[in-house]
Amino acid sequence: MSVETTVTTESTFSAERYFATQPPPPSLEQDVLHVRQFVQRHAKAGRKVVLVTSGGTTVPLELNVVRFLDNFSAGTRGATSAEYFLKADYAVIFMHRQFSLQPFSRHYSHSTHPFLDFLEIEKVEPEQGSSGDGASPPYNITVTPSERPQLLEVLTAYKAVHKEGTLHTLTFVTVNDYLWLLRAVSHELAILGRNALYYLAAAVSDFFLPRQRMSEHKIQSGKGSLHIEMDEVPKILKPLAKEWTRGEAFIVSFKLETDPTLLIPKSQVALARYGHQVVIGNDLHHRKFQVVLVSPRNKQVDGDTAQPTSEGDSKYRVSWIRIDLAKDPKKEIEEDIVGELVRRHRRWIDSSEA
Ligand code: PAZ
Repeated sequence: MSVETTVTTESTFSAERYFATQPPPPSLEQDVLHVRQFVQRHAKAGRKVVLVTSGGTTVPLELNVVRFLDNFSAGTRGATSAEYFLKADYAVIFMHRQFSLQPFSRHYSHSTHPFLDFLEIEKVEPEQGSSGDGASPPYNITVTPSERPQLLEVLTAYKAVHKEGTLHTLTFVTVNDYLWLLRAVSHELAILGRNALYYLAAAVSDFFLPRQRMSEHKIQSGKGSLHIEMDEVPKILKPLAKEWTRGEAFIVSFKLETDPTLLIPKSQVALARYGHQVVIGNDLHHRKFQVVLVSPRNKQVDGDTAQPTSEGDSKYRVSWIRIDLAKDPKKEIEEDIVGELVRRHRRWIDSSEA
């Protein structure tokens, strides 16, 4: 079957029209209830809360979904960053694509570092004189010695987070699930005012097929090319920044490009259009070791350290974060990204108190 996909941008949904016409996911109410309890507990404890979104969204083509559009994101950025936010004493709502990488377990992904490969089976010889239970001899399962230091570190952090209850996980699959969840979670986070941070690293589809135009059953082949007309997903950053969070939360979005020359200008356009605090530009092939933070100049948040740069418009502050993986292969760029955002978020909170 040859597939030709036509994308037109004539039909744009406002956020309002989107939510009035596209149905919420069935688990929304239950999900919101759990988020509310989590946020209230941490608000009471005076802890900052970050919403980390992670992984790609799907766009189903049928109501009884057999086929869907997807994207490349594995959720590495989100899962890794969530760990660094936890280390910085944030409570984390980790809203991720089902089956994408998650904090802690990401170190043992089945494709890159399968857990079973470093477990060893040791047969335990029965003590002399003991008759055992007569069944098979007992075994101990141990961890390969070279893997123990890392496992100990990951497991210790994981157990501490569980004990303190600082990680709450939510899942989405479709772009529709994502939009409904984001709006609902933002309403819950509003009680935190400036103590809320949004770290929107999910790769969200720009286009979707409204439910009203989806085929009920599997699209049939045999009639030649397939033409699908998609609508633009509403730009929800604007209502998020202006209405849902009332301009108080510190909002960081990501911009992915494949042409690196577009990173800074497109990040500036996004800031001017949506009015939030930071856009992190990353290009597909360099995203693991180089990103650029673009933000409107704001002396209270930037401090005196923000020197004007020659890049971009003077209204914006542009700062690159780079790491050298040849020198330090274990370094994760998310450590530096999160470190910088935690400092800026602190100043954002302090600037309102001042
Ligand atoms: O999930 P991952 O680590 O493979 O990729 C991360 C990323 C490139 C999806 C993220 O850094 C990003 O840019 N998210 C926003 C993408 C966008 O909608 O422009």
